[in-house]
Amino acid sequence: MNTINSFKRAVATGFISAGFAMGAASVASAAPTVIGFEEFGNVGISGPTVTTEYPGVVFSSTGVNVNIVSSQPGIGDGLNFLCTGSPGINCVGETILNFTDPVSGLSFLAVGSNNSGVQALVDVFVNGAFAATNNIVVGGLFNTPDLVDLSAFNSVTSIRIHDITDGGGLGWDNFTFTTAVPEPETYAMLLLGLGLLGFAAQRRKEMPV
Ligand SMILES: [Ca+2]
Ligand SMILES: [Ca+2]
Repeated sequence: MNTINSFKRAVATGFISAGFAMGAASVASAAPTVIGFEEFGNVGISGPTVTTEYPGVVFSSTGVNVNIVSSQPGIGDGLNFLCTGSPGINCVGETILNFTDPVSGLSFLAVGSNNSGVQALVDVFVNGAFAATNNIVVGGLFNTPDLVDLSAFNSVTSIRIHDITDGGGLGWDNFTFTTAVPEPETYAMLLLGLGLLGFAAQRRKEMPV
């Protein structure tokens, strides 16, 4: 192979690599969604229920329980957090999140803990199938939220928080996640990379060795 052909191949390989790298970067750079319930404003101790108010996720519960926004400054992050129960806020009902598209980087806050240690459980479902049950460990400081970090899981399609034993129940705040679906420009860059790959292969076939 002569020097010019080697140079052309190097340039083509560079473009292909750049195409794939930019595609990958678009996936990784998607801004996380943070649901902190502050948009509801001051709704009092027992406010409205949350179901489909936030794009990309549906909140539900089981039996007669509903997810209620509660305004109690100093307990969660900001004014509002989520508490599940019915008819009032006992904060011991199950909280279920179903994501429209699989998510990664998932975390949330457990708020209003009165006891320390494992005070609730969370089931994690990946690509629609049960993956694991994680302990929700809290510190027992009522005004200090505890982070529940599920970022080790990718392609999470739903979570179910249950078996809350903490005194007075637990609330939830700052559900944070990134939707792991490539954006249209990502597909364009990947296609460009594939196209260049085909072009380079064709050129190699035509070139004398
Ligand atoms: Ca909040
Ligand atoms: Ca509590």
